[in-house]
Amino acid sequence: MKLDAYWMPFTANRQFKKAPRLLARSSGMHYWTQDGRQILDGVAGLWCVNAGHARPKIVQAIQDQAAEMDFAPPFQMAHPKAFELAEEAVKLAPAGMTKLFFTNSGSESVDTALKMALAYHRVRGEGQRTRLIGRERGYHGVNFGGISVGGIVSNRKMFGAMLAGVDHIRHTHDLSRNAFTVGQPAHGAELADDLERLCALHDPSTIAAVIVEPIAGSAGVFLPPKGYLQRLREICDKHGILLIFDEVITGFGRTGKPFAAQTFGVTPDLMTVAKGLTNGCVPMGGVFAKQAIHDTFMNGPEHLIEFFHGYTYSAHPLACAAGLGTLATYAEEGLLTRAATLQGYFGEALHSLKGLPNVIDIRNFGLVGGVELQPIAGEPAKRAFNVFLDCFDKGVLLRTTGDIVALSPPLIVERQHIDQIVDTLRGAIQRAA
Ligand code: PXG
Ligand code: PLP
Repeated sequence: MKLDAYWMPFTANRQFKKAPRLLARSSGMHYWTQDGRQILDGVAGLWCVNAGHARPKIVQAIQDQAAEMDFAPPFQMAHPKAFELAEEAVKLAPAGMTKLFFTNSGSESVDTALKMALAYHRVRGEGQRTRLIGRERGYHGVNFGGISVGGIVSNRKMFGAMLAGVDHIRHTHDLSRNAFTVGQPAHGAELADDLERLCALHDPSTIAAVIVEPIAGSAGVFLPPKGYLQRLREICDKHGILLIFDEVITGFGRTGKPFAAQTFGVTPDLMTVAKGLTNGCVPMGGVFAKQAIHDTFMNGPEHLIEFFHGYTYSAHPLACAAGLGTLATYAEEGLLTRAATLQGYFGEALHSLKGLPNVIDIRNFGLVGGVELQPIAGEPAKRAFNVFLDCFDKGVLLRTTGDIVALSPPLIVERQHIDQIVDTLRGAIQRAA
């Protein structure tokens, strides 16, 4: 097979093409490589296949939809499954988040939410609120809005000035105080007060929205210190700033409830999702909005478009069918609360890696885990990447970012899978010493 033409995303292309890792088939907790090796999926594909692979209801729904109707224009037209999926999804959302706008990815969801926030303020006569606030080490996808509020340097530095008027609060990663904490760290709620610093600098009347991941996933699994999200909510309320939770990873059961907003008891104004919405089977994302935000747009003449935004593939019929099959599977199998049941076992298994060479932190919440390794001097990211390659060789798929190994198994994971993942990781960390 020729590997030349495909320019791979977020990949070391030349290295990959010298020793390709090709997946050919998937079912349940497993992938099979092109040469027939079984690989245990420790990361739900890429944090998205929450119900596991090749689930019958989802497969059937996609096949039936492809035969029945391929595409329906989403602007000034619609199809029934778009409404059905939105109705089912808002039933899972935090109380009051009653509206859902469809996109095709997490990145599109983020840019949609940022635009919604700006337009919302403008519609209600506060058009001077143009600033958007993100957080250092945040990941909000790769579009211009998302990298502007995002805080991962390598995702930003090549791409010019990005959006104007964006600022960032400090990140919450603090190994000196919180290393090896089981669950939410005790220290750091006061880091939310950094938002007050930006309010003092810019004046709150210029700030439209703050966006954070309840648990930062992509940059390396950073958990919210106890009380931190509550404090952010209070400061936003005090100053009339919208709070956006980016739940692209934390949504759909990863933390033990449908959404991290519910797990942590803090309701945002807008909430971005993707990934688990369709179990990763067909690309789809969405933005949940509070009723009052939606209603603010619903004035003016009824024949006019209220929000000049949307994608050709918003609410694509195949994605809606996949989403309905996915939510039905989650409900039938109780998957959206399964992480709460398993997090004790998962956390203990992970923390058993403490004391291994170069392990400088272990973090866990729900079915999310992070193991941070001491970088090889002068060669950042290499040790963790070697661990990743070794695990793949031994039949377990994980994910790394910098020198952090991330784990997020499908929510159907069983104890023996957790044991296999952690034992394989243990061996790989020892060999990488
Ligand atoms: N927001 C968050 C919080 C995400 O985790 C996105 C937005 C963007 O979604 P799309 O569908 O446009 O990729 C994400 C995506 C990793 C990794 O290595 C994580 C993501 C994407 C790529 C890699 O952890 N999350
Ligand atoms: N570029 C051009 C020339 C287009 O016509 C369109 C959509 O009609 C787009 C970009 C946006 O594509 P999408 O709606 O799939 O995001």
